Amino acid sequence: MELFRNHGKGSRRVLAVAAAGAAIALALTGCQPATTDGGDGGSSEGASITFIPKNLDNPYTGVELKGGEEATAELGFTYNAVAPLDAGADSQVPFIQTEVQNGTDVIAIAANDPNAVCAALNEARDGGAKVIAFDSDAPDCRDLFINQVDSKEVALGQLRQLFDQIGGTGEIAILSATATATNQNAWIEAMIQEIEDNPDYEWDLVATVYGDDDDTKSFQEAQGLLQSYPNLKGIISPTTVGIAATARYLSTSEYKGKVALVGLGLPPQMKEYVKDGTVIGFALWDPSDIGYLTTYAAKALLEGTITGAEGDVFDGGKLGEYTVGKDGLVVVGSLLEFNAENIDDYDYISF
Ligand code: RAM
Repeated sequence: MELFRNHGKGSRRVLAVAAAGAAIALALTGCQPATTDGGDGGSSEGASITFIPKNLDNPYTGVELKGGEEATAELGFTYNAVAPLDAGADSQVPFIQTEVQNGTDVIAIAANDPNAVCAALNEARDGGAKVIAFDSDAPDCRDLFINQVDSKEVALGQLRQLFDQIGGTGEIAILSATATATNQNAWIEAMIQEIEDNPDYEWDLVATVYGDDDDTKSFQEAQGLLQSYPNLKGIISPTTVGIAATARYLSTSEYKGKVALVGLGLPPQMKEYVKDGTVIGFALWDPSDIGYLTTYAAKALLEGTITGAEGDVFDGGKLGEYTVGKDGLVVVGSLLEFNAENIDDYDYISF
């Protein structure tokens, strides 16, 4: 499947800062800006949307973008997706800058580091573009955040799955994505808070390590955890890359079936580890819904039917109607839990 193709720039906005250059671009392409009044109360016809996920080398990204492509086709938008190879803190910045130069109407981003991307995103907004964060927030420089599932629900679901498997005592560790990822950090913060508050959870959280959403690094971090903490009872990996790499390590190690592994995984990637008994249960959502809803939210922002204020309501296409919550937050759905009984039902969450 070809995920990252550039479908060209069908529509452009004239940026105040580069009016002359943009005018030449418009003349060359013969295109008109999709929104002639800066996006408020305008039309979304032929709008351009570019998705900038965390990194290319991640099957999760492919599923998210499938939904984005589906919705852009429904709405007649021009779709584009670009991303760095790695999920490093500032690796997305040049990609955002290119979109600013291109006058893209909507930038949808899963932020690798909210601090690193903000200046470039704000430049895009100053030029009239709409910015939507999806998957991983950049709270100070976007119009909306399309969050897969309420962050606390994600955190508590993983803890409950761990508790069901190992009870409430013993050494546990977290194997995360990057140290700067807003989504993983929000989940980890909520998990740590819950461990403190919930008397059932008497675990000793001995380490939090980062595989950077890189398969090899995640595998090595999993191996390192077991070497450093031979009494570990459980690992929580709130990243699809991390949990798949950790499962692969455990599956051929002496720890298979002895160390519990929970977290957030893609069913097609995790299936073999559920079937061979390495993993009992894990969780996620359908990532394609995030890309899909992001695109419908983009339409509403461009047309000015919403501004990102609390209480704004917009049409989410096949997903139904959505209301914007506090701080521009939109929650797509609920946590799905997978185990040996139901994993075959989720083949559709494929990449
Ligand atoms: C990884 C990425 C992504 C996250 C999922 C659960 O693929 O870090 O941002 O939402 O895991």
